Amino acid sequence: MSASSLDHDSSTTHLSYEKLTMLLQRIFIRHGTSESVAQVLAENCASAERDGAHSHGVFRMPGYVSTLNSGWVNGKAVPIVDDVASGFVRVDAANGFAQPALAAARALLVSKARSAGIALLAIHNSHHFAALWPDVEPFADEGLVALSVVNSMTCVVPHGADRPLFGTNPIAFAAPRADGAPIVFDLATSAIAHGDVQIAARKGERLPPGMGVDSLGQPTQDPKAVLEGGALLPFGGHKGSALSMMVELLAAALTGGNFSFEFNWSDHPGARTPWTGQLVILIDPSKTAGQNFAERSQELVRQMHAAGLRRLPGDRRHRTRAKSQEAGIEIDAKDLRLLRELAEG
Ligand code: NDP
Ligand code: PYC
Repeated sequence: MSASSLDHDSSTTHLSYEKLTMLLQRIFIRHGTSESVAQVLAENCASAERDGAHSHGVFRMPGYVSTLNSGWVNGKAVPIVDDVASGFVRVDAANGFAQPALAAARALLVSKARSAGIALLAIHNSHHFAALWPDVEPFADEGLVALSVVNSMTCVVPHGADRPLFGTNPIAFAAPRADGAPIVFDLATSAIAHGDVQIAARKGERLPPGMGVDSLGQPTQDPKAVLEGGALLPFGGHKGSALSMMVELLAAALTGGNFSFEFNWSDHPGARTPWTGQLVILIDPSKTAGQNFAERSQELVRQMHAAGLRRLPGDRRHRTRAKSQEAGIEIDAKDLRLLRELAEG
């Protein structure tokens, strides 16, 4: 099968990673980004689709387009990188996207982590509308441990509170291991990502219990009730709520970015991207206590498997990635038509 052919008897099509990336790049450029920003965002979004991270794959493209068209974000922003201290890099994303800001600071950050053993990247004045694992996984591929947090937009009720305040505030972690892909997890601190609520609403599906409340603060499994005046709950009650609070502190207060409740996009109809901040902590494990870290993390995985564990975080993504690499990235034919319209219209 050609990697870009439409499957005639089904409603899905398969595209190679390269073809999908090129199509997404055209969309970004068509709607006002620079070529370099388009490349970073297109690769990020295509990677998410390739790995089956659907809540942040091509589903996000209309949101990117409406945000760019609204003038809320600067698609041509040039990040300003500030070498603050031996283990500290700060980036003003200049009201642009967070990933190009990370790309601009990456080499400096890695060299600081390798010489000091640890380095911090604080990004502010930035928009993050994507999955977080693509920001950390490549560091672990290079033998580094990485942790990142980003805050989003008010839609989560802190545990024990009456109204939404926090964002969905994900935490992503990546660590190398000796035998296999790095250990990576990436999770929203809300009971469910906002993107998955939108997908459930679109498909007419109900949410599992305990995810959200309606506009009156009553528990609901109706995604539309959550989206239209309702809110989400943190995962794990007070524990997830504490982690979400930590993300607000690290991604916003520490970086100089906005808290999830601090920006007002009402003057920009169509704006979808949270204007917040992001923190990345990078550790060089070769500087730690003598033993080989990658061997130690492999031993942990070995013991987890011996204890009966069948699925590590990241296993599903890697399985989907392998399938996509073999057969092309499966995309709904309707979604592909929409992407082509966005690239042309
Ligand atoms: P999930 O709950 O789907 O998954 C969270 C993590 O747990 C993943 O690493 C996943 O691995 C792993 N996992 C899931 N189920 C199992 C299982 N049964 N056993 C072992 N591991 C498991 O993610 P969320 O819905 O919380 O988040 C989805 C995405 O949304 C994330 O990429 C996040 O970054 C993004 N997001 C982005 C925001 C932003 O502001 N930019 C805001 C909020 C969320 P695997 O991937 O292999 O399934
Ligand atoms: O899915 O919660 C989410 C989200 C917020 C911003 C980008 N994704």
